[in-house]
Amino acid sequence: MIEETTKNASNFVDQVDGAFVFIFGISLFFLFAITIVMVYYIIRYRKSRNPEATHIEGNNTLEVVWTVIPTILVLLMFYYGWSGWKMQKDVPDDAMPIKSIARMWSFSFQYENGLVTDTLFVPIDKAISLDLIAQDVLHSMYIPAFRVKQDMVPGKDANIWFESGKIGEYEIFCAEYCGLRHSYMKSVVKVLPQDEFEAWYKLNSVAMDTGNEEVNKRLAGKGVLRKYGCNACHTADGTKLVGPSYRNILSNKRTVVKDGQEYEVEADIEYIRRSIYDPNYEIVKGYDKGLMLSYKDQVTEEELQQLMEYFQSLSEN
Ligand code: HEC
Ligand SMILES: [Cu+2]
Repeated sequence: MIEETTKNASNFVDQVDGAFVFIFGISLFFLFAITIVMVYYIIRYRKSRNPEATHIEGNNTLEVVWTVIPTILVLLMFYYGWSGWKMQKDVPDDAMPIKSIARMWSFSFQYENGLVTDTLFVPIDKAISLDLIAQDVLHSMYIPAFRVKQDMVPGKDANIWFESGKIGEYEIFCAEYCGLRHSYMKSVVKVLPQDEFEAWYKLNSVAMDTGNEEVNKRLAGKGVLRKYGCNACHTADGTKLVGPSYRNILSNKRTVVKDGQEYEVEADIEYIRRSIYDPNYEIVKGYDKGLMLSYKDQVTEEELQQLMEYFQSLSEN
């Protein structure tokens, strides 16, 4: 793996850093050049040394010089910026597509075989195309180590790609303020060796086999919550976040509000299904409407059963 250490976290690092250093260098040069000349003139032409101001009529050579040089510099900055941007927009045809979904307040990643995860796993030295989908409000996919960042606008498909040359773990952030728990909206991209990635990909499912049917289901239920990012708003330990905790969810009656009417409901499978498929039908008292979106086309009936099993285990003691 020695040769890998000389390679970059992504194929854009050189380009973006190059453009940055170029622009920063020029800015730094002029900051000093202008400041030094300015201070010199203040001292050299102060009133005691130069009591009478000189009237200057203009200088064509100077005008041309300070128009042409900055124009060239600015065009060079544009060229570096633009060529790097173009490289990021030209997704290679053989890139591996991964659907990247942002919602309040989590990312999830869906692979071609249907596998969904909350962490992005990618193989090294392979072009990866992230197809970006925002489900509710504006988000922005930002992977600083890869030098990629792209706004995610609901209803507007976008795309970024990268090819990582360095095994490791890199942070993913949401870079567009998207509400209450925006700052918690982060994830990780794990770059794996090709064979490790293949093995992980084939494994294909969050299901772990413990040999005990009931425990399997509970673990699966937990996996469902992770897969859909439910834990951005809910906890299992009784802490209130944006939504109620799952703790004792099945053993307590709860007060809900519908059209201004309050009433009590039993949290049975019907209620849980409705809470997930049609969250705004009735609202748990004390919580806000419109925050939880429907998961109707996402959470399957089987996953719902797994959730029930897991909720059961949280309501037993
Ligand atoms: C953006 C925040 C958010 C996300 C993400 C979210 N929920 Fe909710 N959830 C809420 C809020 C707010 C409420 C309370 C208001 C209501 O009743 O709709 C709620 C209510 C619920 C309830 C009823 C709770 C009770 O005690 O009666 C269940 C069950 C539930 N959510 C399950 C889920 C599941 C499962 C997921 C993931 C598939 C999920 N939620 C994702 C915000 C969220
Ligand atoms: Cu966000």
